[in-house]
Amino acid sequence: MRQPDGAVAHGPGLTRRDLLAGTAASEAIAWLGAGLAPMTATAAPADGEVLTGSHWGAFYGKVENGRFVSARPWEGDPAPSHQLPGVQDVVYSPSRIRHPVVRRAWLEKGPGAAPDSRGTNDFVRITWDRALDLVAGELRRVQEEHGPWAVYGGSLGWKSSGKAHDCVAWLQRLLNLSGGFVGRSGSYSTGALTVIMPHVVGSQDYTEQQTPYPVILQHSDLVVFWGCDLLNNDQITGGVANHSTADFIAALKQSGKQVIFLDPVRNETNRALGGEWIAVRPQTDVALILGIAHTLQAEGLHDRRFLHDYTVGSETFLSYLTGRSDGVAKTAAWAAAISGVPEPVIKDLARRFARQRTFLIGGWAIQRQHHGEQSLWALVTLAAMLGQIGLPGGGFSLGYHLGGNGAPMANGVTLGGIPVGERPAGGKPWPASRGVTTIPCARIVDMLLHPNEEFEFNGRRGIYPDIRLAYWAGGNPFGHHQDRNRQVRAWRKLETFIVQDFQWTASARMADIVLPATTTAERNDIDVLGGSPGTAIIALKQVIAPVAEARNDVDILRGVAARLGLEAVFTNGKTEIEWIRTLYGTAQARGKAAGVTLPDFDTFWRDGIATFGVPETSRRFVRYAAFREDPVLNPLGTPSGLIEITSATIAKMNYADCPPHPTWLEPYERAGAPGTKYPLHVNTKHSPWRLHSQLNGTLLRRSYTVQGREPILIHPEDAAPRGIAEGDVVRVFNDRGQILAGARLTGDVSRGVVVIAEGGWYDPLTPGEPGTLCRYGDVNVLAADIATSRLAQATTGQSIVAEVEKFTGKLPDLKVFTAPET
Ligand SMILES: Nc1nc2c(c(=O)[nH]1)N[C@H]1C(S)=C(S)[C@@H](COP(=O)(O)OP(=O)(O)OC[C@H]3O[C@@H](n4cnc5c(=O)[nH]c(N)nc54)[C@H](O)[C@@H]3O)O[C@H]1N2
Ligand SMILES: Nc1nc2c(c(=O)[nH]1)N[C@H]1C(S)=C(S)[C@@H](COP(=O)(O)OP(=O)(O)OC[C@H]3O[C@@H](n4cnc5c(=O)[nH]c(N)nc54)[C@H](O)[C@@H]3O)O[C@H]1N2
Ligand SMILES: [Mo]
Repeated sequence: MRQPDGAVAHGPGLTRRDLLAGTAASEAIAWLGAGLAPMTATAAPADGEVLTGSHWGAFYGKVENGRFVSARPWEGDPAPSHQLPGVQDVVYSPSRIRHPVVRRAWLEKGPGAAPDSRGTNDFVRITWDRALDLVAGELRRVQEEHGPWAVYGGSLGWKSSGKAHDCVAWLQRLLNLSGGFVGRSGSYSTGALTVIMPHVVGSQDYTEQQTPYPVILQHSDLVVFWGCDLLNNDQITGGVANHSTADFIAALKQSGKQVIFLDPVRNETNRALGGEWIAVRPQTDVALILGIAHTLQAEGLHDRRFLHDYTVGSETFLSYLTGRSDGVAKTAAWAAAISGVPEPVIKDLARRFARQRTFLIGGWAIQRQHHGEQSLWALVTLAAMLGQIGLPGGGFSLGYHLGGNGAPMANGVTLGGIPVGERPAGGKPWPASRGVTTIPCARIVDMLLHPNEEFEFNGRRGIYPDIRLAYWAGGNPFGHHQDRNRQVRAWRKLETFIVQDFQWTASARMADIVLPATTTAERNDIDVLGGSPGTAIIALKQVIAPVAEARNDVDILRGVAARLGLEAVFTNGKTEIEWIRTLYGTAQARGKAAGVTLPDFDTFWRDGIATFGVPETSRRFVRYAAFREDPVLNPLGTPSGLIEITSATIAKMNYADCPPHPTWLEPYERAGAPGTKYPLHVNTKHSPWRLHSQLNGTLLRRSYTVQGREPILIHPEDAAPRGIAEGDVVRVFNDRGQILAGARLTGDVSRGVVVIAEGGWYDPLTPGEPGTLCRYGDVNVLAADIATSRLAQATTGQSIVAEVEKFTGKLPDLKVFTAPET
């Protein structure tokens, strides 16, 4: 690792901006050395505008007197996100983490001390040197006393754009090199999808090019958004968003095509696009699909030929559908009673779907529910019965709303990532009795509560490891995980919880050691614009020097590595700009192989962006056309090579909660179902004002909160009998917990359904105490921590019932949007 030389070495005549603009700068920028001042902190930021990027899109960061004062959308963005101002505001937010701190009891009495004082905000400020000593010492202690199976490094989350400062990868690299860790598989996004789809169509499907917008616009007669809020959810992309769907939605509106939304909520896309809204009761899509399928079958509208040639197991499924196998015919009337969609409407849907070219666009909320595997499997089965899979404008897609895989794929190439390294060759062996090396991510609390116990996943059996230390960077587990009170209790099992973030999230407040990280604005980076491979590679240039004592994640971890004698192997001897160059180099090499020439690095870095063309062939692409053309030559990746409507593989697993073909199974709770205690369904759709919990700590809150609380959308006819008026603060509760929220009355939600977006910051009235009231409105206080099934073990954050009442007590002040005192 080179020594940081800082601006001083270049003399006062050169500004940092000058340095960054030229190649000389490339060599000059170095990582922050342990205990040394970083170059970025000592350089005087120049005033002006810098092109950089974020999950919300590319923008120019404007600098005045060394402060990042505003974000102006990049001129190439067709639909800049209204969330962009938050990207600037978050940098100076009152909830910014400014210094390293340690929980007092941990510092004074050691790891594991007074675990119920976690979350009480009793922190002591310490120096960086001390903080890095503590982290390194604790990592060494746990590795030596217990072993790598006691370290949880499955840290997961949306972090920030930028491949060089990928904090999750850097953390994994350090944890690997220092002995190893327990990781995670899957995601909260698509936990059920990624496990069920390979059984059904032989791949995850959504990650690849979908039948693109131009083909839909040309060939589809009817476009169905099935629990999909394209316009809202395309505000954000894993890399830097290019908002590719905006033009599609506009063109679809113009085209006058039939559009149907099947959703308990009239969502953002529905409101912008118009079209029909058919309100389906939450968690009943499988029943609705079966009712449509039954009508197709009863009226002879299903494509027998397609089922015969391209699928396996349709007979078994049809015998379930007609009730031959279980005595219950899944008729439209049967489906109407469950889904609330009237019988004639269900029959009409079947006929309309069959009569014309129909494209079914599924979102992911329908798989973030109990038995979420079934809804996607049923949707694919419905598309197969319609027989339009592989035809232009027909079939299904599950990849339209995030990652932009409905946009025609550019002639681009992907960027490499930071290598996560490996456990040392001579390290501790990992006996099977110590547990698995990865857990399905949403089972983290189960793992903490049930060490050394068995669990099942996708036909396999594993043992939960016995975790002592968890280290998080780039995610907010006390935002994204379900059943907050159970989680608070489970966390007491940890001896040490380390969090790196730039915001005082609930997770940071629950930590023993809190390390302040930089934002993208405070460092140089590189990423892809749009989905993958995306339409361009973009340079994310540093806008300002790090705020307060914040350090880049890689520099923090490098400091730990140095104390463990791993610095050289950790950094690979590369500086920031050298890593950026290396990542760009991987794209150049991949481009070369694919016949795409990228500009040399210095030209790219000077211009800030390297754009790819979109070839005509990807505008005309039809997903599954090759399979349809010749299923023998172009088989799917399933055991049969065909679409598996019944799966022999899943049958062998013998899971009652995931039968071998799409099946209606009652979820553990559902508003309106017999035996369910609470009357209202809580829909936790993703917020139009945030990316999960990100930007909750910013000025954006002013535009959506009600008396400072997270909004709850409620139907006027559900509000009136409860005496709730627009703007009232309400208490939302069930057996798992209670939160405050602010009432917004609207007919855009169905009766019996309320919406509280996921990602509101957890603000407990009595921190550390399970069951306490959340003052702000974190909906995951109410959610259950139950897996979709033993197949995918995925989150069910959309399966919630609760009751709402007007809050009449004294309104508690919010605590979570300012930093705790230290
Ligand atoms: N009930 C319910 N729960 C849900 C969902 C739902 O629909 N319903 N959705 C789920 C889904 S799909 C997802 S993907 C998850 C999302 O869960 P997360 O990805 O954990 O949510 P974020 O709020 O994006 O958390 C990212 C955190 O990383 C921090 N961060 C950003 N950049 C950096 C960086 O460079 N360095 C460091 N050290 N930190 C950084 C941010 O400040 C923020 O605290 O939530 C899930 N939870
Ligand atoms: N603005 C914004 N955009 C985002 C994110 C964000 O936090 N904010 N997060 C990003 C991430 S990580 C992900 S994974 C994706 C999430 O993408 P999705 O999981 O698809 O998004 P959600 O917003 O949870 O829900 C989409 C739609 O499903 C509907 N829905 C909910 N329950 C049901 C049901 O039972 N049946 C039917 N038919 N519909 C239902 C909701 O009302 C909503 O209109 O979005 C991404 N985009
Ligand atoms: Mo997600």
